[in-house]
Amino acid sequence: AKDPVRVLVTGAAGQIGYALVPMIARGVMLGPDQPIILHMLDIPPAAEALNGVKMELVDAAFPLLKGVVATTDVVEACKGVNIAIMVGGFPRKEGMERKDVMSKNVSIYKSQASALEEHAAKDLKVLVVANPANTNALILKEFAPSIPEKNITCLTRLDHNRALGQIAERLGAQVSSVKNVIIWGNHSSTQYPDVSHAVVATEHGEEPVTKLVGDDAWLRGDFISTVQQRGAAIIKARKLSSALSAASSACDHIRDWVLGTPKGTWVSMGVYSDGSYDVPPGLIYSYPVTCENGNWSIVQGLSVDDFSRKKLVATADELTEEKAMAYSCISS
Ligand code: NAX
Repeated sequence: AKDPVRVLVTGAAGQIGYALVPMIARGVMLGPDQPIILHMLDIPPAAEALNGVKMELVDAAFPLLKGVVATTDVVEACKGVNIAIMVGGFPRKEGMERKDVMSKNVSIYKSQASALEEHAAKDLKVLVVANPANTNALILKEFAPSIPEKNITCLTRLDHNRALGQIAERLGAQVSSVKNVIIWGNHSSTQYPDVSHAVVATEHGEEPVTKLVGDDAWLRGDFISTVQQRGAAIIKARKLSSALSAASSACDHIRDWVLGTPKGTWVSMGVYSDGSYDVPPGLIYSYPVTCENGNWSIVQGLSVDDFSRKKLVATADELTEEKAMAYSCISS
């Protein structure tokens, strides 16, 4: 039998946490033969709720779940973890300035970075979900210099999956037949969902999404804005933000990263930019990536037309601005 993998979920008493921990304990994230020890962190006001989640995990009697650590102590939470899914953060409340929210999250991600650096396992892989996801991941990277930058990522897989879902609905196709959409840039409304290279498996083989949809106005208009605004649409409908889809996409992200992407398929991940596609280096930027042996690499050599170029630049500009804002919070 395999040794258990220790998986940390921060903000585990929240909505996404409640959807995510049972998926992990069932093997959705790391496979049906991988034992798990779950580490769940939240803050003291949520301690009782967190304990309730722990009780439910016990009650669910998951065969793969070999242990549960539920704590409000960051050091205890981070001890020996192999995978960290950072869902906890300070939410933007009505009337709050962006800078004030940024400043709270900078201080959270700074201290959790240090705890992970000091106490996590050497092979630690980090996925940041909490918003502003890209910039929180960047702060975590800055304050955990000994964690290799390739091991720190943020979640844009939900946006990627939303794009697949919209294309499948439009074509009346199975979502599993659609692949190779790309989310470029920030997990925010400036993200660019790009179908220039996406394909659909049909009885005639793989065909381009652009050809099958045959409506550039839709692909360059409503399709993009629907994916960009999907989070707001869910809030309007549910009066709560996306949770089950976010949890499921976080599992997809880690599964593909650890176990590899299928041949000929790429996925979107927020990763540390190296200047690929003329994006400024030193941002956490969502790119198309393939994964093998636990490592991601950016898909190179895709054509980028003028329409796409402008959108890649706009979302990079926003991230550069967020980065500057985050740095000003560190120094102030
Ligand atoms: P909830 O407010 O339900 O849960 C957040 C939890 O984090 C709470 O239990 C809270 O007590 C805890 N928390 C706060 N500060 C903490 C700290 N310092 N250490 C540990 N825990 C802490 O929010 P939920 O709906 O679960 O969303 C969580 C985060 O995911 C939010 O930042 C949200 O904006 C973000 N999202 C990101 C998505 C993505 O695709 N990247 C999509 C879904 C979601 O909107």
